[in-house]
Amino acid sequence: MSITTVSTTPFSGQRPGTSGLRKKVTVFQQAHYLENFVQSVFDTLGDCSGKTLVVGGDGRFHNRVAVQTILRMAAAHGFARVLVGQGGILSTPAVSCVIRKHDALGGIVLSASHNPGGPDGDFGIKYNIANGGPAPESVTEAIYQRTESIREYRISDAADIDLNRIGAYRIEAMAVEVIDSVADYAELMQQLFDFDAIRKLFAGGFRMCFDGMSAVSGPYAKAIIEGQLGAPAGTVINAEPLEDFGGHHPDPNPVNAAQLIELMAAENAPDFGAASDGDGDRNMIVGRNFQVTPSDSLAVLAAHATLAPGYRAGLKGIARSMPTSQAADRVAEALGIPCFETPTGWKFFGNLLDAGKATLCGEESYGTGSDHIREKDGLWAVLFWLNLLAASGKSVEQLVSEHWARFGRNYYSRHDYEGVDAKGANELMASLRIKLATLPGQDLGHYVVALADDFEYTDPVDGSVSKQQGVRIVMSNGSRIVFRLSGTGTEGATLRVYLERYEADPAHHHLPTQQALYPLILIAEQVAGIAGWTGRAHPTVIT
Ligand code: VG1
Ligand code: CO
Repeated sequence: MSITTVSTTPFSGQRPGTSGLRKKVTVFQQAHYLENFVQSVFDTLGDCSGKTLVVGGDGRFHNRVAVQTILRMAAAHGFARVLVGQGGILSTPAVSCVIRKHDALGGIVLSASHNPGGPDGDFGIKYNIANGGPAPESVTEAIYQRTESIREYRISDAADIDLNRIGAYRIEAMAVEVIDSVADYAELMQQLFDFDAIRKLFAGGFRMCFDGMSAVSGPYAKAIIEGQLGAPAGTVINAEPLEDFGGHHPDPNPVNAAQLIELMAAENAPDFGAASDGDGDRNMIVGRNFQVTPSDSLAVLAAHATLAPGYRAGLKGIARSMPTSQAADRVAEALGIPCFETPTGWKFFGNLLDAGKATLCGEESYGTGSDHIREKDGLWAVLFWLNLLAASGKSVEQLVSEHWARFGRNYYSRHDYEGVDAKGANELMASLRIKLATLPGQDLGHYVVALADDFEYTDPVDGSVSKQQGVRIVMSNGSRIVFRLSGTGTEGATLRVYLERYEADPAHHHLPTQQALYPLILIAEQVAGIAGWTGRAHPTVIT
């Protein structure tokens, strides 16, 4: 074994987006592409002697190749120890959990999350810091700057290690431990939720379906829901992580998890349905013929949090991304705790969680989490719901309907225009920004504009400022339209239009969502000229 220095030249465009660097697999397969990025991460970290690194991914195509490369480079950079999940597998929340539990310096997550996988699909890489959370913008920006000037990287020529076998290995002077992918995470879940109560629920005949979407959550859900909580075998479907996710989009929303939605609408539907995404950090919650929007899920969990042992002491605060509905704000107000509004992306929650300002966090994009780790956590949300169902004896629909009756309903939907021409999408946003000053006070039919701006966030902990985080048009009655461009795609641009309408009167709580939002949908087109700029008359995905 020896360490060599390889000369290289920079690749343009290695700037991490909302959640890491995501590109086509074929881009990552180019010689030196992954190595340049990893060396830039290591250079940004500086001296790593004596330090521990965690490495794992969602098992998508190219995962194993990338893990072996990163191990050889970590050895060359002088890490003392690397913890890697068996088979190279660790869900995103599991990486966060393992970093925290083992006092690691940080971790590398290999995933493009909900993006499709396989040789023609997407791949991604993300660095997480010592708190277990995604690196903040100051760090990702420093990594990016480094990629622009990189001239060489260092790597060991050691042979591949056997990722399939749990045990201790050595590369150069560095110890490698292949660890059980599930154990640390499962132990943490047991501390947070009432496993006895959930066991009793299943023993009483309660039926559930968890759709692993052939992605990373399957082994976690099987071990915990079937193994530890006693749900019958077959409760977890599509449980085996596949390199191409079975050709599906591992994105847990009603459009992509159609199999689960169909099952939950059937005559003899289970009591509870759930799904998770490629890397296990998203969740979708479904009752019998009843879909829960992620924004409502956050609000319901917050309102009932003290039913779960890990949250019995109450919540310090709630944080949500700006486009997420304001349902959680009403719960925070009732509880007398603060509610924070952050830009899109989990990295913005880290400081609030570290500072003890927030306990629960959520995003409209099927992401929910808490201060137990520093990533959003799909299975955690599902277990939280199971705990609420067991402790309250109510159904999903009952819990949500009662929530609306108490707090009012925030009708909510996101319209995505995927893979549109980037130039048109950028021009749409630019033309919206020009209009912002003229919008307040305008009468748009059903609504009068109260505020129109480009969301800017000042982190209350470190004072860092993030600009241009989404154009929002807020009406005088609190209804909103938000426009932003996705930062996770790999082709063209994706325009996201977020629509929200508040309805206090329970007599109006059971309209079809798109109908309830129709006047706002028309205003969005009228104000932004979506069809003109994108050439699309309709969104590609509505959630
Ligand atoms: C999307 C979601 C955002 C989420 C991000 C990463 O980002 O909107 O809420 O944090 O994906 O989630 P964007 O920039 O495409 O809107 V994951 O599960 O892909 O790591
Ligand atoms: Co994800």
